[in-house]
Amino acid sequence: MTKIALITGATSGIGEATAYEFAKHGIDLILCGRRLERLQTIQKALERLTDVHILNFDVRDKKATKDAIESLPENFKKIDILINNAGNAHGLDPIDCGSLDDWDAMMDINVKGLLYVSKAIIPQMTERNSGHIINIGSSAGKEVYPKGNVYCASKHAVLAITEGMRIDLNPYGIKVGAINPGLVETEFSQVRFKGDAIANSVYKGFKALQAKDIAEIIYFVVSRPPHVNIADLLVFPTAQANSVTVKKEF
Ligand code: NDP
Ligand code: 8X3
Repeated sequence: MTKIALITGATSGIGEATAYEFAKHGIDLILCGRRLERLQTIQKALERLTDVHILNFDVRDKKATKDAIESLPENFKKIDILINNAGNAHGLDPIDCGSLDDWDAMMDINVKGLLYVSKAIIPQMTERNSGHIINIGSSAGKEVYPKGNVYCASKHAVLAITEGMRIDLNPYGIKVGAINPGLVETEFSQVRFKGDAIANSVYKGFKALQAKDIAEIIYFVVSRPPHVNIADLLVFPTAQANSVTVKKEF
């Protein structure tokens, strides 16, 4: 039977690439994000491969999140796979200089937004005793790097929530896991540095991971047999050894 996946943050980067990868394999899609035009463009591109429904909401808004998921038409209501991917870093500042608005954004989107989306979807998974939740964490969820403070905290929280979900949803046979990438060349740094030119230098001098690399791994994870749950994956580009050790060649 055709599976249905809901992907948050599907308008760019890892989420968009995952939508393309899943569509290629015939998984029906619910694509979420704030930029409606992008959702419509991706929907148009993928509809020839699979059924696609779009949901336009901000994961920071708990009512909008709940309403959007409740609004799903009957043929999209049964969500088999949830990819909690929406998120970003905002700023890269020492803790004494960080902006409260940046901190709010990271905690509200990366942590609370992930919880709001999960809260709206988990009951139908527990009711059916099946489902698969993948949270996109980060290498920043496994180690803290200079000036990463709150972003790293938000991704450490994603890992703690993932482990908690796996324990609490274990009686229902629901798979829960995290995929934790290192440096992936997406719009991530444009958002982190608010469009500043410094964003263009982040992926220079080495071959960073591409969104498609992570999308292929996500598809591998969701396509394992029912008794196999990949609980936690750390993925670096070959040039990266940890958050601060990157072999660059200019
Ligand atoms: P992008 O900036 O390309 O994508 C981020 C996605 O999140 C967009 O689709 C954006 O959609 C969505 N999003 C952001 N804020 C909100 C919001 N408030 N409500 C709803 N959707 C939102 O970055 P990536 O693809 O790189 O990031 C995806 C995930 O991967 C994030 O969780 C990030 O932390 C994680 N990650 C990224 C790494 C990297 O190096 N790039 C490495 C490790 C982890 P829209 O703006 O349309 O709402
Ligand atoms: C994104 C990777 O190293 O920029 O989570 O924090 S990093």
